[in-house]
Amino acid sequence: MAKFGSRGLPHHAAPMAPNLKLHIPPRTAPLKTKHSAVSFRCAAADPTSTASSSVLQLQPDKECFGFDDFKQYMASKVAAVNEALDRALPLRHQERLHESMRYSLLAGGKRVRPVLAIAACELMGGDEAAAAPVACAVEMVHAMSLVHDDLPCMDDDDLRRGRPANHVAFGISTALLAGDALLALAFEHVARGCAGGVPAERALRAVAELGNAVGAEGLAAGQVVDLASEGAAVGLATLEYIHVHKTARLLEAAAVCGAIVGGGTDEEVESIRRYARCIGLLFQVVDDVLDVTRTSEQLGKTAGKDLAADKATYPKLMGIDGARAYAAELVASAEAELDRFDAGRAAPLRHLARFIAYRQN
Ligand code: GRG
Repeated sequence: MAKFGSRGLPHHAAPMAPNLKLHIPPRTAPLKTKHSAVSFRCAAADPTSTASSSVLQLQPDKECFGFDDFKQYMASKVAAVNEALDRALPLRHQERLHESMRYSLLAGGKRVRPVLAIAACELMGGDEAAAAPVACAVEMVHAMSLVHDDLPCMDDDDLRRGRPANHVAFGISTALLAGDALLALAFEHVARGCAGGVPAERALRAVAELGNAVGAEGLAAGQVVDLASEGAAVGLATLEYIHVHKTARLLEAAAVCGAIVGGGTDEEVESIRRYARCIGLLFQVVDDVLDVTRTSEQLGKTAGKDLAADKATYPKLMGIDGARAYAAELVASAEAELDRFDAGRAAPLRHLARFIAYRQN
């Protein structure tokens, strides 16, 4: 298992062929929040102790561009992403495999990761077209991870986005292969999609970033530790390791890939990485709170599953109020990373952080 850093982060150094001159800075920078989750030891409380459905009890403010503008921004980006994904994966031979892939890729979802990639690219001066290949690719990886996560050998869940999980609809073998094919398509899509539009050096860096996020130092590592932790007494350090890898890492890669193809400097890309790590972890803290405060119908997936399985969650280890305070801290830390950028251009990312904090499903 990877050595844990001070906050459960691995001591990371991306292995790389010596003649490949890509600059991929090590991901050793810790999350900077006033309290770390690890040192933030609230007494465990009843995670169901509040009926409120909003994780943070704040109202989105009107600064930069207003919340209505953000809703419009989000809606137009989500529409563009949905069209691009549909084009990227037409129904063709082998039909059943493609149906299964399309079933999970085009089944709705909030599209947070691709919008994050587009917003980060635009912040650096790039446009939506430059961001499109990496935006689609991160959603393909995300869809793959959901298909695999729902399998009986993993989280064993029958419901996803309000519909039968992929393996329920198509069978376990097809679901497994559809996930594998989505993962392969993600990398093919970046390579093909960037050709001609994005400098090759940026595309290569994005591929390396995405590969690192998915593999043995990313999602797969988080999942393996999560599975190994079943039935064990899990503390905050391990919980954070799991979520930094399983959840936050892909959101981080989405924003970082967007910033890279948009032409950000190394310092700018690293600011965006720190921003995205905070919102990635925030995403999971919110997910844990919603799991105990919303119904399966409201979530479109099985609610209360973690509680029923006696799994470690932020509400369980910190109490609901502790988890909410940590969420608020993560939003603030994420937003602080945006202060170096032009306020108007950074507004979508600022609002995305709040969107994640206030989401209801
Ligand atoms: C096969 C290389 C390889 C890795 C897969 C299965 C697995 C390893 C990892 C599981 C990763 C996982 C499913 C993490 C949960 C992340 C999460 C909070 C998902 C929910 O994301 P939303 O709310 O979903 O954005 P929508 O439906 O809106 O897209």
